[in-house]
Parts: sequence; C-alpha cells; structure tokens
Amino acid sequence: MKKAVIFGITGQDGSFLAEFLLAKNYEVHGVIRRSSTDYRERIAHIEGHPDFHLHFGDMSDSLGIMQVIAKTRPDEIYNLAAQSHVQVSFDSPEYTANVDATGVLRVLEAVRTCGLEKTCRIYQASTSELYGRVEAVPQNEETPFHPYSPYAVAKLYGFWIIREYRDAYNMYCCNGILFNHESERRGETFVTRKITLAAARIKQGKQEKLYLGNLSSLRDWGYAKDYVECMWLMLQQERPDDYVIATGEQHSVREFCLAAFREAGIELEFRGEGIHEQGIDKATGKVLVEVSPDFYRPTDVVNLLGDPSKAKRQLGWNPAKTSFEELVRLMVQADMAKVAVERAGEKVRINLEEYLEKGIVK
Ligand code: NAP
Ligand code: G4F
Repeated sequence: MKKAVIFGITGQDGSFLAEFLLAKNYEVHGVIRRSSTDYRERIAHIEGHPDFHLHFGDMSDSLGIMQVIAKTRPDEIYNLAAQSHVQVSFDSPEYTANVDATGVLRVLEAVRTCGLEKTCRIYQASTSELYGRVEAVPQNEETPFHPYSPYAVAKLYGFWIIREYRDAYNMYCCNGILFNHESERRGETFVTRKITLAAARIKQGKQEKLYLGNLSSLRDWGYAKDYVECMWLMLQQERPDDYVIATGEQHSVREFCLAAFREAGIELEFRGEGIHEQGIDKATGKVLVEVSPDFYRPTDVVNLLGDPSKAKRQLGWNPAKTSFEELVRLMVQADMAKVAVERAGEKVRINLEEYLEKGIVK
C-alpha cells in the first residue's frame, strides 16, 4: 500500500485528490490547520475511512511539517497548500510569500532531513498565474514567465526551488502548471463560484444583484476532478518533469456569467462598457450584474490559454473530459440545490419560531 501526504487537504483540490488516492488504495495523510470554525466540509465524508488520517501542521512551521513527514514517511507528497487567492495576495503579500514560496522549501528540506530524498516523490501545485502579463498565447512549458501579482511571484519561487532540488539533489519533484480549475467545491470568492452561487440565489429570490470586476478577463477553465488525476500521473512517470494542465479552450468572465445565468433559467444581455457595463435580465429588464471597482486588481492577468499537448502526449491525459458547458451546468445545478436546501431550512426555522410563539410546540 502506497502512502501519500497531502498538504492542503481541506481545499478544493485536496479533497478531490484524497478521494482519488483512496480509490487507488493509498493510505492518505492530510495536513490541516487548527481553526475555531468548521472548515472540514469538503472532507467530512471521508473522515473515519480506515486509510485516511489527519495531522495538524502549517506551511509556515518547519517543525510541524518535519514531524508529519518523519511520522508518515510517505512515498508521495502533494503540496497543494497555499494562500491561493490572487486578490488577497495584494493585501497579504508577506504571508503569501511565507506560505506559497518558503513553504515549498520547508517541505523539500523536511524530506531531505528525514532521509527520504531518494524514495519520496513530490508534486508542487504551480500555476498558470506564472505567465501573468502574458508574453505568448497559448502558453506551454516553454513560454516565459512574467508573474503579475504577489501570489504569482511567490509561486515562481516554489516553481524554481522544485526545479533546483530536482537538479541539485536528483530528487523526484514535479511542477504541475495548472490553469484555472473549478468545481462545485470551489471557494465562494473565486469568480466562477461567485457567479454560479449568485445566479442560483438571484433565481430563487435570495439576492438582488451580483457585483464583479473585470468582465473581459479570459481564462482556460477546467474541472478540478479531472485535474487531480494529472497530479498523480506526474508522479508515476519514469522521470520527473513539469507539465501544463489546461483544456485549450478560453472564455471571458462575461461568457461564464451568461452561461451560468442561462443554466439557472435567466437570459442575460450585457450593455455598456467598462465600469458602466451591466448584465440585464432580458425578460424583465432588471439589472442583475454590475461592475464594482472593488474587484479590480492593481495588476490583473487577462489572457490565459493553456496548451496541454505535452500532458496529453506523455501522460495520456484527456483535456476534453469535461466541457465548459458541462462544468457550468454541474456548478449551477449544485448551487441551485444548495440554495434550495438553505431556503427550506429557513422556512422550517421561521415555522418553528411561529409555532413556539403561538405555543403550538414547546
Ligand atoms: P484552496 O481551495 O484555496 O485550498 C488551499 C488549501 O491550502 C486549503 O486546504 C488551505 O487550508 C491550505 N492552506 C492555506 N494556507 C495554509 C497554511 N499556512 N498552512 C497549511 N495549509 C494551508 O485551493 P485549490 O483551488 O484547492 O488549489 C490547490 C493548490 O493549487 C493551491 O496551491 C493553489 O495555489 C494551486 N492552484 C490552483 C488552481 C485552481 O484553479 N484551483 C490553479 C493553479 C494552481 P484551510 O482550509 O485551512 O484554509
Ligand atoms: O477566479 P479568480 O479569482 O481566479 P484567478 O485570479 O485566475 O486565480 C485562480 O486561478 C489561478 C490559476 O491561474 C490559481 F493559481 C489561483 O490559486 C486561483 O485558483 O479570477 C479570475 C479572473 C481574474 O482576472 C479576475 O480579475 O476573474 C476576474 N474577476 C472579475 N470579477 C474576478 C471578479 N475575480 C474574482 N475573484 N472576483 C470577482 O468579482
């Protein structure tokens, strides 16, 4: 039985990867942070599985990382832990560097200190944000990097320290240069999930309007569940390497919006330009989407399109498994159901309060 450690187990990708590895009969060790609130929603359904174990640790704490690795002595490590929100990195640049850059070094050094450098394979969650202020479209493994946010600059260090340890110490370390991947488990402040949740809430009368930033930004959006398979495939090759993982298809935030609202049963049309652009409900004439400068970034990455040819050729990975339309559909359907459940819960609570007031129930 192979043993894997996942840093970032509570995140979108960590939860899908844990399910994937358990299905492959791995013993999976996830690293979590202590929090006063419940943040284990994405992994609650696998807690208690006999091959699934959790350990406390933080990417800013070398000792904790070392202890987890010494205790578990894994065959594979997946470093998915990061302050992963680009806009937040402008507010917390030092923290982002500590976790997303130095954190990678801490994992590498812990592996060496534990004497596992010959046996343990390491996956690093690198990112298409490295291309930043893009120098070519589409982007592949040869395209120069031009990071364009504190997040991307931190991830650039992570990328290069992985390459350095591969060359200097002959360690099996890989970078997955993953383009945006989304799902029903995506954090609610990333643009796709923000849109699908708002479309569901607006349709069900729980929200009036959606405020967004740059509607013209272009992304190559894939389905997270398909992407975690690639992380595993990278660690099963004869030699370590770096791979671009993407769909090869590009859409704007505006297009995502149109598709998501359509899926929720609302036909939108966009009118106006820049800060004055609005998304209007064709049936009622109501303005449902507006632009807010609050969601503009000091520097924004606006043209990401990946070329996944190498992953297709060498890993045998299929980038077309889940289409853009299917991705939007599954996210909107999940959010329509989530909002319906919340509304039902609210109704029960209101009824209960009324019954208590009237003395019908005690
Ligand atoms: P996510 O949902 O934000 O999850 C991030 C994970 O990192 C969470 O488990 C989080 O724990 C953990 N984490 C954050 N700070 C930590 C710290 N100081 N110590 C320990 N754990 C910490 O991100 P994701 O979308 O799954 O992405 C996974 C990785 O891929 C990230 O490194 C991200 O930068 C990278 N990436 C993502 C995409 C994408 O489109 N999703 C594309 C390219 C690269 P808490 O739950 O406690 O916050
Ligand atoms: O959904 P986003 O916040 O994702 P972003 O910045 O591309 O970062 C994600 O993907 C990266 C891979 O390329 C990962 F490395 C990273 O960890 C993360 O998972 O924003 C996408 C685009 C941006 O151009 C942003 O300016 O959407 C634009 N946008 C427009 N309105 C918005 C909004 N983004 C957010 N979050 N919220 C808005 O209201």
